[in-house]
Amino acid sequence: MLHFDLLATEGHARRGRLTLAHGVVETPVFMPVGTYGTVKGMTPRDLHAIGAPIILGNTFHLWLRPGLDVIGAFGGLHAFEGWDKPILTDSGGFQVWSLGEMRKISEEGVRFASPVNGDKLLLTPEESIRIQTVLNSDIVMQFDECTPYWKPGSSAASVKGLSPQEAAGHITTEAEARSSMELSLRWARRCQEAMGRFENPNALFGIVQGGMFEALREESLAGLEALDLPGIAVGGLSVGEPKAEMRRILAHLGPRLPAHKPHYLMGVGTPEDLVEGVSMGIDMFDCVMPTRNARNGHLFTRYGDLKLRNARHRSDPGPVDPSCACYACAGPSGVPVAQGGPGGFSRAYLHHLDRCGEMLGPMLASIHNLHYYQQLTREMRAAIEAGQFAAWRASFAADRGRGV
Ligand code: PRF
Ligand code: ZN
Repeated sequence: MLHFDLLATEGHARRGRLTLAHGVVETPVFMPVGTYGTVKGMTPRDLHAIGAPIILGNTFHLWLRPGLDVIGAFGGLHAFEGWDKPILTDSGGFQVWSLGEMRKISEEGVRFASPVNGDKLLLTPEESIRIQTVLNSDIVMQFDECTPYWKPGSSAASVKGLSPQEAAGHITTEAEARSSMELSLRWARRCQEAMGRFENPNALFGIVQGGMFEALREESLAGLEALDLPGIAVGGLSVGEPKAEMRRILAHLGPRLPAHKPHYLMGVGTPEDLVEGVSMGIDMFDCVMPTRNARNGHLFTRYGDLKLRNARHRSDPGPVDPSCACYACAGPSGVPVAQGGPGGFSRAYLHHLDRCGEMLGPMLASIHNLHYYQQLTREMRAAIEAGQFAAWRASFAADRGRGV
């Protein structure tokens, strides 16, 4: 089940409300990533405290470990992981694709060796839907092929130093992107059929592919619109292409997405990417960046990014961000230091935890980063509602450039 209400718009930016089996999601929304059935370092209580209304899970990883027999016995992923709000599961397409040379793609699906125990496995659109049915996620993603920007075997790193002409030979051609996009479209149809066969009552989202080619993106979208699925995602971006390329595709595609359905940009991105995405009509985002960067001591704040490992924080008694209401910055009161609150943990303490490899370091950093991402989407929702998104966007850019 899924219901989407469009509450307000400003330009292409949208303020919406998504009603799902396990609850209501106000959009634009950022969804923390919980690949293995946990958002790394965050208890569900922490996630509730930062205001996360929906989290991700991954078909591929949960299929391998602990396996469907275990999660099935709990009646699905919600009870297994102790999270009672909505869950979106990715289909495994992107995760299998990320295995690189270790996989073989055919019409049927993707054959690969399990990275856990080497078993030979086959993931198909039908199997992906069967798994997601057992997981009972509120939003089910179609099984797709993420068209690569760099051809397999030519990672962005390994082609560094090539001339533009040489590099061009390593970038996916239009013909290659077309056959990949058409395969994803055929897989979308098979996923839709499988949803019916497995009597899955949840919402299946299609995924627009087509690489860096506007015409292919349009064809992909038209093919998905014919299936009339409850939501549309944009895949195949943020896969190593220059930012300007992602912007070009989004600027073309965003305004063409069906107005009465939710628009999900997969695996994106930085705070700036979220703001830009919203300005082009995106409603939903997910990314490992706030949690992964937190574990590396990279903190996002309203006033720019901060590297905890920098020696200048060694004895700094102030919080990461005095304007932040998160538990790490403001402590249990939730009143930011800038508003007279007593404060939470100092930069000096977080710097110390990081240097000692203490678990609490990444936990507090993850709370802060995810809180910042939730705060960012809260502000965008309020701004669009008030018809102030353009002005808000200018102050966002100015604040982020200020420095911490
Ligand atoms: N497809 C799927 N999941 C994804 C992507 C995709 O293209 C991306 C691309 N940024 C992230 N996650 N199924
Ligand atoms: Zn904070």
